Formats: sequence, C-alpha cells, structure tokens
Amino acid sequence: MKKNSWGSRVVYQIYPRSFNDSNGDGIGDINGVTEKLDYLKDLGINALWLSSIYRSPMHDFGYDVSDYYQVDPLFGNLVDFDNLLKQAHKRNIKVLMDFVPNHTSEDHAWFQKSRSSKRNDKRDWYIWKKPKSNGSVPNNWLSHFGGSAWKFDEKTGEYYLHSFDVSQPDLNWRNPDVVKEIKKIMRFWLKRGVDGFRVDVAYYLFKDPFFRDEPDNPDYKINKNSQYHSLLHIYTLALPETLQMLKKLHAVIDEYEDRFMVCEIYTFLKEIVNLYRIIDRQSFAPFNFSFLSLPWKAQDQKLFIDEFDEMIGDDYFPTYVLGSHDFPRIVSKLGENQARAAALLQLTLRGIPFIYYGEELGMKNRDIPKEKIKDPIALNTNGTAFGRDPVRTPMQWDNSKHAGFSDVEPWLPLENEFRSRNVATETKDKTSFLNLYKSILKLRNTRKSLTEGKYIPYASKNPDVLGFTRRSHAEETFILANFSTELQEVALPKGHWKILLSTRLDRVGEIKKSILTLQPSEAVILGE
Ligand code: TEU
Ligand code: CA
Repeated sequence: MKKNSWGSRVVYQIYPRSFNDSNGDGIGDINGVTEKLDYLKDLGINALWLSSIYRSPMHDFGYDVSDYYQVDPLFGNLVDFDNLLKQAHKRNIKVLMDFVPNHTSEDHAWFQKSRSSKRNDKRDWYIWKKPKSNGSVPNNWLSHFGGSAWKFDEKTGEYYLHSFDVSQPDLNWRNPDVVKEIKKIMRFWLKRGVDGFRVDVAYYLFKDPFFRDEPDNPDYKINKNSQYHSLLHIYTLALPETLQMLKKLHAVIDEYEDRFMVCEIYTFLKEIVNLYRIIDRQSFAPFNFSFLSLPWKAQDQKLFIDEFDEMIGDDYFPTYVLGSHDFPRIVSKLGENQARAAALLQLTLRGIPFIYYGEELGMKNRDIPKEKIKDPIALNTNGTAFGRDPVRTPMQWDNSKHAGFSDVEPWLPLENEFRSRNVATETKDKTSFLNLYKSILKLRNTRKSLTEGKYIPYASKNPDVLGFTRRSHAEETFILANFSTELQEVALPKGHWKILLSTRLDRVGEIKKSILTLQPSEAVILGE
C-alpha cells in the first residue's frame, strides 16, 4: 500500500461565507481565509476543507454550482484562490475543495441548454421524464428538501429530477459525456494545486434505470423525520454503479501526488467498510458520523469504534466528525463538558479528524428569527425541518460589535455568547475550549503514538468509561473518557502513568494509585 501523509493530518472545515470577511460586505471570502492561516497553523491543524466556493446563484449557498471553473465573485477570484493555496502550502496546510457532482444549479449553462428543447446536445446531461399518462409525476421519488423530486418544466412539457432543491437539477451520470466533463473539472483544480476533494452527496450519483417507485419506510415517524425519510431509498442511493464511479473518480485524484478524497455518505458500518474495500487506497476515506448518530453512551460508541477500526484495518484511515455545516453544533447537542470529551476522543483516535470551524471555541446553535432565515431547507419546510442557519453563524474572533468577522452587519446574526466565547478572550483563558483544542493538538502532533500508533481497545470494567491505547514502537498513550455525569473510577493497566492532559485542563502529573477517579464528563490523556 502506497503511504501518504493524510493519516497524520487534521482537517478543519471552513464555511467560507462565515469565516472572515476581508472586504466589508458582511460575507466571508477567500482573502478572509488567507488572513487567518496563521491562526489555523497555531491551532495545530494541517489541512483545510473549504465548503463550496464555485460560482453560484447561492440558493443553496454554493451547493448549486453554475460554473465549476470559476470561484464566485462574492468569495473573490482565481488569483485570490491561487494565493490562498500558495500561502497555505507554505505553512504545510493542504487544501481540499468541495466537489458537487450530483447536481448543478438551474443557472448552469448546461441546464439552460438542456431545458431549452428536447433535442439539443445537453438534453441528456440531466434526467428528464415524461409525465405519467394521467399527467402526474413519473414516480414517487422525494426531494431531500421537501416534496417530490420531480419538477415539471413548461417549455418542453417534461419533468426533471432534483434530489435537493428545485434549483438543483440532478446530472445524468449514465451519460459518458457528463463523466468526461466532471473528470476534466477535477483535473483543472488538481493541476492548480488543490490537494483533493470532499465529494458532496457521493452516494446519489446513479438512479435506477427503470425509475421504479421506492417502498415505504416502515420506521418512518411522521412528526420526527423529514418527509424524505418516509421512503427507503433503494433505487436512488448507493447503487453499484455509483460505487464503481466513485472508484473511477478517485483514480483521477491518484494521478497526482499525495492527494485525498473524502466522500459524504450516510450509511451503516458494513457499507462504509465496503466502500474502503472497493476504492482500496490510502488517499480515500468516507466520512464517519458515528459520534453524531449513536447515543452518547460509552458502550455504544466503543462498540462502533472497536469494530470500525478493526474492520477497515491499519492500511486505511478512519475519519471522525463532530459537526458540519449541516448538523446541530455538538455543544448544543451534548453539553459543554461532553463536547470537550468528544473532542478529546476525536483528536486522539486513530484516523483523520474533521473539525468544523468554531467547534474549537465551543460555538453553539443560534436560533434564527423567522425574517432572517436563509437556508432553503428551513424555507421549504416552513421551519419544521432543522434549518442549518443556526450552525452557520459568523466565526467569533473577538468581542467587538461584529465579532471581528466583518466591519458591517454579517449575513447571519452572531451567536448569542460571542462576547465571551471568541478567539481573543479564549486565548487568554487558560481553561477555555480553544486552549483545550490547542493542547490536545499539540500532543497529537508531537507524540508518534497519537499520529501513527495502532488503536488498541481497553476493556475497562466500568461501563460508563471508554478507554483505549495508541501504541507505536517506543511509545504508548492511554485515553479514558467518562461518558456519565457522575464521578467514575477506573482501573489502569500496569505501568507508571502520568496525566498529560485532562479536558478540564486542571491537572497533570503522576498517578500514584492503580485506580483513577474521573470527574463527571472528564476525559484524559495519559502517558508513561
Ligand atoms: O448535504 C447532503 C445532505 O444529505 C443534507 O441535506 C443533510 O442531510 C441535511 O443538511 C441534514 O440537515 C450536502 C451538503 O453538505 C449540503 O450543504 C447541501 O445542501 C446538499 O448536499 C446539497 O448539495
Ligand atoms: Ca466579503
């Protein structure tokens, strides 16, 4: 297996609209990111993933691309982008771009042409179907953003498929010209020096050629799940053709040195492992959302992590995610001390952690007043589905009027606690979230066992405590996390252990006994 550098990297996700506004229009931009590279370096990360910056009408904030060869003028231009790459690389920070291959914007020139007539060379680049004989939609497929996945287009009297917003028509991956063009776009950015891609909704590419109705989901709860979950997506998700296509797209990445591709998929463990097997390269990994999807219980998390690490094996890298631009913030979900423990686990487990901007500050969800809602999911579903604006609020740099994010009012309101929870104040507070992240990352980046070591599960007799060892040739690091909100005692393995770090940042030093008492929700890193 060809070794690459990604197994020892820590990726930081930037939502460019919300990170740093360099030109005073209230919206974050590329030069804003470049200005903050030293902050990121100092934090201890060494790779970035930028959410979509392609040209876009911004109905879905960049996930509706109208030109894959341009950055949107809101964010800057290609010169700014090249400069960001250069400055990042100077600091040994890799840059992953988002990649949105399932759909384009309806404003894309391809779709404009496609919808203009039934006979044109772009018609078959999208998925068009005649109405049923009674005039209704071609089948029961649903859009992720609410309602049918089909939209009737007056001009040619046919429906087009949109798995997401109506403004995001799905590309037809069964058309070889589409595949050729997408590969060309990938090479365009790879040649520019981009270090790889995060592939948006990677499991959606191919749809059933017979357009069969999807069956009802027996587990669907009408008040709990969005309408999309009322069906089992056996004809639109994870088709064998899709998996094979991901392998082919990944091969484009591997034409270049030390690149990486991470795919956005939501699925169960066996299928995740299967995808690792199919693509079979260290330069590939799918996202793993287990910290978000499983209950915050030591036993549930341990079962998954132990199996995951073992099943994919030492040649591949697991990934761990605590949040993204699509999910409630981890602190709001679990509570502050629990989120600190989750971060310690994420950053010490074997594999690649993905930190969502602001997680290092302990940023929370921000309730958005109705008139300020921007997310199409919230708008389409009238606020019944979780809108994503609450997790996309501006990065909190300091306690000034606009949190140091911009000189003018930002595109989304600031999170309520920004005056006390920001980079400037947290830098001065020895026990802050920010200093916790920095301290863990410093340990991670200096201890070989944490970057390269094997993962060895620890059979702690206490069901509320998750433990594991990371072991490299000459070094062992031992991690323990208390998932309960009570004190917990745990027996240590043989050895002379020292506390290197606690999530409370209030104790270090030798442990004299063979039993360690953990504070409520505390996690610790021990070394010999
Ligand atoms: O998200 C895919 C996706 O499945 C989301 O719709 C997710 O389920 C939802 O946000 C949960 O609240 C990707 C992007 O990450 C997202 O931002 C885009 O809106 C979407 O694809 C369409 O491109
Ligand atoms: Ca700006």
